[in-house]
Amino acid sequence: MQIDVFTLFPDMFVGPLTESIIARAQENNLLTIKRHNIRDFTTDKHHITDDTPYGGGGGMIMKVDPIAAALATTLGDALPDMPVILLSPQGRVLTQQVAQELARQARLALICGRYEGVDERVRQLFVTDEISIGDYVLTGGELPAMVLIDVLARLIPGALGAADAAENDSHATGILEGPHYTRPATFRGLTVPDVLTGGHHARIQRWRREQALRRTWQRRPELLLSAALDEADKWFLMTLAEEDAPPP
Ligand code: 4HQ
Repeated sequence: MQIDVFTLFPDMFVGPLTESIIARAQENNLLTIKRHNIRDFTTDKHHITDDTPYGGGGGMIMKVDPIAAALATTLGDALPDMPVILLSPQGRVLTQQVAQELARQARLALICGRYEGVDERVRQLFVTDEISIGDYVLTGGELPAMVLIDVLARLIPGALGAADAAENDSHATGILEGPHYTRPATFRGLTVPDVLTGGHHARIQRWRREQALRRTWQRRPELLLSAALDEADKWFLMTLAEEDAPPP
């Protein structure tokens, strides 16, 4: 997968994308991230990338022409038929399902806005999809772009390593994960549940599934409405509903 990022602050991307799994994905040529500074595509003496809004009011708007030049110069012939994603609170909210859909693409362009946002003609001319990482307001689209890249990177086949494959993720399965333990067996009087040290694989599997269902029922009961549940899951949830109600 190749991701072209258009931003006024390309340096923001260095730390998060040069460590751990995303670094390894790039080293192994599973992922290529190209950062482009929109300011490099200005043609005026002062390299201006924003201007005041028509109609008045506060704030600054990112100009369309530097963004248009950046996209045309960098993407060239690929531009008409590749996804161009604007990170914005007005976009569809990023979920694991949206991520799985975007992960099918071989190439993506991400546009990061600053200030009050981008001139509407950026949307009209170039943007094919608009993504929000959640209902809160950030200072720019850079952190959302990094969140999206992180989510996509671990869905690339081979990026994670077999042990923690993405199929079993919380949210890929539609329910939350239950508790996990590692050594020591006792810490400050708190012990590891006996079932996990008993060596009975089928019992461990069932226990983990039930713990995951219990946690989902307690914390995110609405997820159970669309989760893939078998008969054993439904019976277990019936017993749970009797012993403790979910929070309001
Ligand atoms: N912003 N999800 C405003 C966001 C945001 C979000 C990005 C702030 C764009 C202009 N982006 N700028 N939430 O809050 O994606």
